[in-house]
Amino acid sequence: MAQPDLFGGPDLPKGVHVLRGFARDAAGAVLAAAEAVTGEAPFRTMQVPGGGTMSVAMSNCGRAGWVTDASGYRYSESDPLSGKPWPAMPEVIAGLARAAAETAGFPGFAPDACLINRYEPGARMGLHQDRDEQDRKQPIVSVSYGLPATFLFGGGRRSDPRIGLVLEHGDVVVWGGPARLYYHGIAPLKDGVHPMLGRQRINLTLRKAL
Ligand code: MD6
Ligand code: FE
Repeated sequence: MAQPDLFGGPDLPKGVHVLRGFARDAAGAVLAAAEAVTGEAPFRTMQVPGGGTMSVAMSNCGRAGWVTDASGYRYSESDPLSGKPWPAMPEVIAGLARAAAETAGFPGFAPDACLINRYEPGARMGLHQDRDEQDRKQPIVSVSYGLPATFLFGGGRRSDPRIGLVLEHGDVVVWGGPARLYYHGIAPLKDGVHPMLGRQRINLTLRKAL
């Protein structure tokens, strides 16, 4: 893995914007809203088509939720656990994502899907592309809280070199344009205790999916 250089930090691919601390002040309100969502649609670990189980526990809010099971990855308008629609996207979450997108140069972001990821120590997300969305002109907004995690990103091919970037509590990544289909993942979460969230990392990933 290439290392960030000593002076300017890593060279981000064009289209990737890291807004350090952008969501820090909103943490209390956003995490309370996320907790209300997971009270209704609890965190669960999902099956991947190959037969394994993801180490990251997930839930969703908004019109569409990202799901995976033995038959594949897709967006679903209902929670497979309950058969009911996903909880509505709280305005505090949608508003934060719109503001982050606008700051990064993507005005008018209108997310209809918010995936909520919970990482405990050791949980990871393998290298993947985000390609289940119909509208790839809109960016992705990703909000990180709790324990720091190393975000790995590469290029348009799985074998392209990757750089690692540590995402901390309150950091937001806005990802669009030419980088929209780049491979990326999360390295296994290192153990630690975060003052607000304890031994976990919570990530919210917002997209226009439908
Ligand atoms: C995560 N994020 O941060 C997983 N995808 O836990 C993603 O897979 C991701 O952060 C596309 C754009 C930004 C992301
Ligand atoms: Fe992704």
